[in-house]
Amino acid sequence: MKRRQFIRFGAVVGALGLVKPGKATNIMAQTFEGKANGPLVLSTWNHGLAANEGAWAVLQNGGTALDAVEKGVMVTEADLTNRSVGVGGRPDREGHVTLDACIMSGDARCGSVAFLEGIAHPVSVARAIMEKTQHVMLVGAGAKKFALDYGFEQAKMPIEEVKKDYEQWRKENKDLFKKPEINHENHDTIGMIAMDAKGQLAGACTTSGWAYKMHGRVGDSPIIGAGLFVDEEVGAATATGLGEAIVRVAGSHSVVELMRQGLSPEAACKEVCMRIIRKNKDLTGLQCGFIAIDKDGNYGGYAIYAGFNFALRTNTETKLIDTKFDRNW
Ligand code: SD4
Repeated sequence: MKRRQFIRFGAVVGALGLVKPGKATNIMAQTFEGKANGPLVLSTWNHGLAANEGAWAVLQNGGTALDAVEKGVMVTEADLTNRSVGVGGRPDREGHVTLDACIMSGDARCGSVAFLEGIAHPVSVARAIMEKTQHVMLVGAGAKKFALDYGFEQAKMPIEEVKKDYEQWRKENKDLFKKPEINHENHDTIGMIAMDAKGQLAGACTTSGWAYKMHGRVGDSPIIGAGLFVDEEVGAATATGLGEAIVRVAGSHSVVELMRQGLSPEAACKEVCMRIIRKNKDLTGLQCGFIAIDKDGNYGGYAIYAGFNFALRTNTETKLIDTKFDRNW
């Protein structure tokens, strides 16, 4: 996220009295492992603060983690100032905003949608796929038809401001086949994981993906096991960053499996980041970040590069936490 955008977001959040802008996000990493007693919600990046409030409205009334994560990330999907999620997202190289999302509960039920156009809340489509079909994943035109059949809200994308940016980008980038530039300021997917009062776990992840990606490209976010994984026997994890690198190590599933072997959430997230580092010779701009909770309420996160943060909400706390990282930009 650009500093400018962050400040704007910070002002909004600050005005809502949720957090002191700038305070939790200096570049000095903190050791952040914590434990919550009772329900908790964790989500990626500072837009997670507002999303967590959406989730918390469900959890504090005794709602389920599954309802909470859906309602939570819907806040971000509806935020027109967010350029990486939902209606305000940036398009691919051909001007199409294509959305990816998934949702999963601790009992291994999951739903996912990818390469979806023109629907305001892809996470809810993912949930309907989980609950109303025998499938896990629908993509593209089939997913759109499903969403329309079920009456999901449509939305026009890209929005005007984003369209202007795209037209400018097209002027400056005539060769649509050139290797897309990795833009570390454009990795603002929301991944959310939560535990409810009964100890049930769930997660959701939603994104418009890598800005100006190739038409048809799908990242990690809707891939169960890559962008999100939840197992009530162990815990939950979600990812943000360069999707291709996350898919290659089955990122979120790996985090959960490492927790199963006894690693703490932060240590598990770190090990998967180190695995990505070991497997990629060129780490230029290759940011990936993970957050995780275990079934006892311990939580943590880790990123390859400095600058990743996550939002935490518990009965007693609302805060933005900078994760530890392996390297500076
Ligand atoms: C993707 N992982 O499509 C997503 C992008 C992202 O924050 O995380 N943005 O590769």
